[in-house]
Amino acid sequence: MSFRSTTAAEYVEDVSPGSGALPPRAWYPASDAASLSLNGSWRFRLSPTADAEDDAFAEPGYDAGGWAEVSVPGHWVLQGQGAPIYTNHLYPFPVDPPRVPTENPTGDHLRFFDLPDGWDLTDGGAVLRFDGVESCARVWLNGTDIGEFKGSRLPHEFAVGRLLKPAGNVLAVRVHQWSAGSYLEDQDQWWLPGIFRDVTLLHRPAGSVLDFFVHASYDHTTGQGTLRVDSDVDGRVSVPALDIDVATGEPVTVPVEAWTAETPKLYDGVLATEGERVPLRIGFRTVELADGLIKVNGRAVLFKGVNRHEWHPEKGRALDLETMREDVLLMKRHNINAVRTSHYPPHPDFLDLCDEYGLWVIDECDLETHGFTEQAWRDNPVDDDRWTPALLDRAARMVERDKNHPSVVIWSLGNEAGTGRGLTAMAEWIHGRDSSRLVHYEGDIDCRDTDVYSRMYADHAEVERIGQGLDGGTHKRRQLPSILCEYGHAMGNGPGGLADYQRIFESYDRLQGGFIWEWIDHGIKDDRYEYAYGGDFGEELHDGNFVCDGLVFPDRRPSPGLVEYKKVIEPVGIEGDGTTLRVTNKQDFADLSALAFEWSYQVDGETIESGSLAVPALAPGESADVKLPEPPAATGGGETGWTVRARLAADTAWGPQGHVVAWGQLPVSARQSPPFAATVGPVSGEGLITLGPAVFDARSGALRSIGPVDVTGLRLDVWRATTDNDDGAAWQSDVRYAALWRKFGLHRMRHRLDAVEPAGDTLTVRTRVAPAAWEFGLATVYRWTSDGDRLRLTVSVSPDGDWTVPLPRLGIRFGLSSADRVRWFGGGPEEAYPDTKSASLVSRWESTVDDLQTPYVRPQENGARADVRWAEIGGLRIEGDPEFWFTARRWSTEQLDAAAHRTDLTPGDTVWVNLDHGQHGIGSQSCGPGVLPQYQLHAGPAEFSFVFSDIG
Ligand code: IPT
Repeated sequence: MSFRSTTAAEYVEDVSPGSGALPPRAWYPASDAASLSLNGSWRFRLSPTADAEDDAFAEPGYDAGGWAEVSVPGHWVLQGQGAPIYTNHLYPFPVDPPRVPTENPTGDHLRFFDLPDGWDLTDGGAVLRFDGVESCARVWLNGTDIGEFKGSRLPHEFAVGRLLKPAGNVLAVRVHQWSAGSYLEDQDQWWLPGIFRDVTLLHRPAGSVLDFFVHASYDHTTGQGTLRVDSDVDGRVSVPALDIDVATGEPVTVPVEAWTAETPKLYDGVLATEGERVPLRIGFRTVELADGLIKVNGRAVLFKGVNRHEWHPEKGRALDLETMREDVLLMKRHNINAVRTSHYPPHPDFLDLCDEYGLWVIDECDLETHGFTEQAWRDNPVDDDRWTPALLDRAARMVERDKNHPSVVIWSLGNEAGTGRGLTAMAEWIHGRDSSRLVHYEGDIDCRDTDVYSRMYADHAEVERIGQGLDGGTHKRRQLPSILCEYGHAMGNGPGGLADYQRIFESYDRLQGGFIWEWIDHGIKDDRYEYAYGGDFGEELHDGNFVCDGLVFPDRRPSPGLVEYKKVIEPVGIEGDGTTLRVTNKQDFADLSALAFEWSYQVDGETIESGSLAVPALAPGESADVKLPEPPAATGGGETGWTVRARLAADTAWGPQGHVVAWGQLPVSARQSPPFAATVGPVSGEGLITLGPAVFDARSGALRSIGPVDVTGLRLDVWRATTDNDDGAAWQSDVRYAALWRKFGLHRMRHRLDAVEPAGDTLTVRTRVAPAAWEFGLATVYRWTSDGDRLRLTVSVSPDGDWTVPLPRLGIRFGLSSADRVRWFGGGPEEAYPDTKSASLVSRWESTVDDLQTPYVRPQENGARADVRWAEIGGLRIEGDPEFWFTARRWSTEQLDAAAHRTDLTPGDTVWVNLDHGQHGIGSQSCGPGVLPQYQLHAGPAEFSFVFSDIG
């Protein structure tokens, strides 16, 4: 070990990975050797530059009495010291590698500790381990400089045995926000300096374990597993359940149950050296590239994945075990089977959870240089030999730390770092060190260094071409399988089009699935805004709410996007018509024996009978036709159909018995239009027209009331508060509709009254709806009739002029003065839009108006319920002909559109109701492709009706 005494802060801008640290090695959570967690409250002093303070604070006896305190693990900027910064890919400092700004927030940390009783200072040594510090740290123990390091989300260990005392030890750590390492850590996330992962002192008794590599393969042709544990320190390996007791380095082959993400069988073992016993959790599995496919244990896998950043709304990237477990459980319960650890190795405990519960992992190195794209990748560190040692250090720290996890099946070199020799060097080193896994890097378009052709945000058509092998590319690439390492940008409302991707993935072997961008919104809990995003801390450069693009909200509540994804990636297909039911096991390894199937039969959305359904324990990939029972005798001529559900037959590690894994609906008899016959006609009175239960303004033709229910502002509506996906990303070359919608004034349509015609049994109101400045418009006619009790409205819309954009929505809106509960028969329970409606289950539903809202961090269009036959709200019952999209909220669309945070929305006295004949799809254009043609709402002649009745 080398001790250094650098006085100036030169190391901060040095491209080297650091000095003084021990070689990387396998990480394990526990052993029988003593250890001492140094997590907790530390003394803390923030200074504005890297060398504003000298290193006197590291000397024993220094008086830090006046210092603040911070929690370790933690980020000081989330503990009232300084502020976080969010940029997507722009470096928040001048790009002049490896130089960093003089203004370099630097946190001095102090921790005093005694060794626990029984810690034997005469036996062996000790190691001080940092699991994650952003971005550069220099460390002193008891006044001795022991080294410095970079590589924020990677472990660093220092040999400190001879510096330790039984009591009164002083650990001093100086952490710099910016360093040369920051150039390699330009991920799309908050810049959050601090000691954000555990700090641990590990006793290393004489003869204790150093590094070890568990090789546990599975031969699917024989059902045998082969175990060999290579260890730097000789010892023995035992696995009692397999009767294994062998020397390290010695292979042993026995019959085993294989590990897969669907069947995560782990065997408990022990690695025992002279000085230490380390518990092992061994999963036998073999990953290979065969027949142009990624195969595990001889079978191709289909990744149904997510990209996971580490995030907690109060603690940032300092996650505790329970939060990590919550992520894994939520993923498993939503049918997700794979995680890409975007864009750095996660806390090691997370990988233990992936081993235990079963998730395929792409473990990604802590490397991104995205900001260099602004200068056409000039001076990119990954193509500059001076930086290669730092890159290799990062690759080694990831691989050595994580190599014993069966869940890790692919190593990823990093993200968005362009191309260059440094990446090639990393790939070569990884292939040489671990031939049992594949190597991934999306930027390697020719697959020179990689084993899988990876794309991000490719549109459906391109993905299909890749599936068909018609995408061209180098000879090597054409032999390789393909994944989407990112797709389905889950920013705000959406992503749309997932079902369409899944159909394509399932149609071509070469396509082995994808990973949604991303798991969680990185909103920061904030008294001002509920959740803060980029710009809320006064950053000079920022990317706004682009940091809130997850399938779960910052508090981990599932968003509708996650519910949709769960449905789209169901492991069981349940399809058919009213007489036949076809069940398909879409898993890669497990049969269906863990599931119990049930049927229920609905009349007008109400279940009248249900029972269990015998389904054979189909092998992976198999389908069977299953006989449904005789339909129960129908009562009246209502709409009928089956709902079939597959539930967990018993409690599992991740879900309770009864948890619904998959479902399908099979209509039997279709809905009839609500019968209606006009029997009364409009009667003109003083300034008013009466029609059955309704009263209108005679001059404007505006509806005023239906029975006792006051109705305000009923008129055609085409506007929605644009979603992040409507707005689209600035760099998208495709048409971005939100900007055009605003240009063409769809948010400021004017309603010209042409005629109010009470005649015969109909009150006809003729209008033209059009924006200032433009010649196009929508001729809109409202035709009102009544059967004495009920009121029917038929809206006819005829566009005129040159309509070059789709409509955001097409329907009517109106205000009700009091409304709270809503009941409806239609799709639910969550919101849905044309291309996000797989999970919309047709049934009877109930909610409050408040609960209909989806709390997107940046407010935007949300909360529509699809395929609504009828809805009841505020004393009115509304029947649609045909079905409609139903939305209700305590603020107007304009208020929703203007809000930047949820705290900008204050409920008014009016509940605004939208009944839509059409909605434009959602798409994924906040980073990916827009709305597929079949989900676009084009202006065209349309007619739709609603029947209103007062239900008192
Ligand atoms: C892609 C990045 O890999 C990811 O980190 C994130 O920024 C995502 O986009 C958008 O949220 S890069 C994309 C701009 C091609």
